[in-house]
Amino acid sequence: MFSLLFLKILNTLLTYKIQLYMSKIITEKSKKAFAEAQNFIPGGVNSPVRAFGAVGGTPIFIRSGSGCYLTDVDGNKYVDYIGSWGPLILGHADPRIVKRINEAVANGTSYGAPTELEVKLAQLIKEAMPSIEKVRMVNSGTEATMSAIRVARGFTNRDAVIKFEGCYHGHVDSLLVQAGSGATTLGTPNSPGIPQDFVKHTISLPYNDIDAINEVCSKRGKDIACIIIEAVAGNMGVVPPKKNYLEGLREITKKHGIVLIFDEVMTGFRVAHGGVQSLYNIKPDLTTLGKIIGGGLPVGAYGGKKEIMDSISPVGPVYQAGTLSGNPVAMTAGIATLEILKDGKIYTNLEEKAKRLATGMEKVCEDANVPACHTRIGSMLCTFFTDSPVTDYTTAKKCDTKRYAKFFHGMLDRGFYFAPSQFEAVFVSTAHGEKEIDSTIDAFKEVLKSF
Ligand code: KE4
Repeated sequence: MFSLLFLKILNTLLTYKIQLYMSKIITEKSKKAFAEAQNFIPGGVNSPVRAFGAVGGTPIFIRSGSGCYLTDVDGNKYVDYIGSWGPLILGHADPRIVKRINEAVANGTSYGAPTELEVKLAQLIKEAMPSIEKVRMVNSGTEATMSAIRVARGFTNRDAVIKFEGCYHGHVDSLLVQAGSGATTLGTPNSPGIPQDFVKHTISLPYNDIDAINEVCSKRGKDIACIIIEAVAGNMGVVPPKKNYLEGLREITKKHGIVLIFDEVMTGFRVAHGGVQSLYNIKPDLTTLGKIIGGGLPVGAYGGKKEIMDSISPVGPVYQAGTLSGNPVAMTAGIATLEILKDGKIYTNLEEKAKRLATGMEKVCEDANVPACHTRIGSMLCTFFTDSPVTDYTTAKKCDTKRYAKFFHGMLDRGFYFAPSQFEAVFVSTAHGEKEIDSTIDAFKEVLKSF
C-alpha cells in the first residue's frame, strides 16, 4: 500500500518537473549561436529589432520555416506571428512560391538588364493600386521611401518633408526623426550619426491630428515637397487613422500642391489586395511598397502619378539606381505571390482568422481583468498593454512594456513567436489554421494567469 502511494507521489512530482522543464524552451544552441554571432555582427543581428533588446533574453536562431511554423536550432517549434515582419502572408516556404523561385534561379540570378519579369510585377502592382501609373523596383522599403522623398522634392523643387511621430519609413537619414519600430524599441527615435542639416527640412507631427497638419501647411505649404505617412500605422503597434483623417490629409495636400506619399511597405497587399488606399478610397500621389511584393525576397518599390515618376532618371533628372533592382529571382517570387493574392479571395479567409485571434485575445484580457487596447486592420493586429485607447505615438508609449516582455516570453516558452517589441504588429497568414489560433488563445490565457 505504502509503495503504491509513494509511486503515485513520485509520478506526480516527475510529471510536474517535466512540464515545468518543458514549459521553458531549451535554447542552448541559440545561446551558443548568439555568442558566436556577436563576434562578427553588431549585436549579433542584422536588424536591431531582432535582438530581443526590449524584452530581454537570447534571440532564438531559426533553422527553418514551414507554413505558420518556425523551428529553431534547438529543435523548438513555434507558431510564427512575425512572418518575417510582414512579407509572408502565405506562410513560410509556400510550395507554389518555392517551385517558381527554383525554376527562376536555374536561369541565373541577376542580369543587370531589363527583363519581362519586372514588367509583369509592375503590371500586377498597377492592377491592384490604380493610383500607381508607373513604378520603379528597388531592393528594400528603405530604398523605396528614400527614393520617393527624393522624387517628390525634385518634382516640386521644394525641400520640406512632413512625417508623423511613431511612423517608421526605414532607416532613411531624413526620416529617422521620432521614428517608430526598432528605433523606438531601442530608444533611438532620433538616431545619432545624422547631421542636423539632414533633418532640418523634416517636420514631425503627431499622428491622427489633422489640425497640426493644417496649421503647418497654412504657414509653410509652399515649402513642403511631400507628406509621407503610414496610412495605417504599424510601427508603433497597429494604430488606424481616425475618421476623416486621411480624407483631410488628401484635401490639404491637394490645396498646397504637396505630394502625398502613402508608405504601404507593410500594409500594401496586407490589409487588402489594394492596400489601405483601397480601403479608404483615397488616391495618394506616390505609394511605397515592399515586404509582400517580394514574396519573402528583397524587393521594394515606389510608384504613382506618371507626371511625377517621369522625373526619375533616365526619363527625368532625378537620379536613382540599383544593381539588383528588378532581379529575376525576386521578381519571380513577387509575381508568384501577387498572382495568388490577385483574386482577393484569400482576404476573406485572413479576415476570419485574424478576427478569431483578435477577439479571442481580447476576451482573455477581459476575463483576466488585464487592461489592454486591441487594434486590428485585416490580418495585422496588436494588443497594447495599457488602460487607455492608443491613437498616436504619445498614447502608444504609455504602454506597459515590462508587461509586454512578460507576455512575449510567456508565449515564446509555450511555442508562440510574437514580435519582441510592443511597437510592432502581429501578422496572421493564410497558413495559420483554427488549431493554431485557438491554441494561441489558450496559451495567452495561461500567460495572463502570471500577470
Ligand atoms: P525595409 O528597409 O526594412 O525593407 O523597410 C522599411 C520600412 C518602411 N516602411 C514601413 C511602413 C515599414 O514597416 C518598414 C520596415 N518595417 C520593419 C518592421 N516594423 C522592418 C523590420 C526590421 O527593421 O527588421
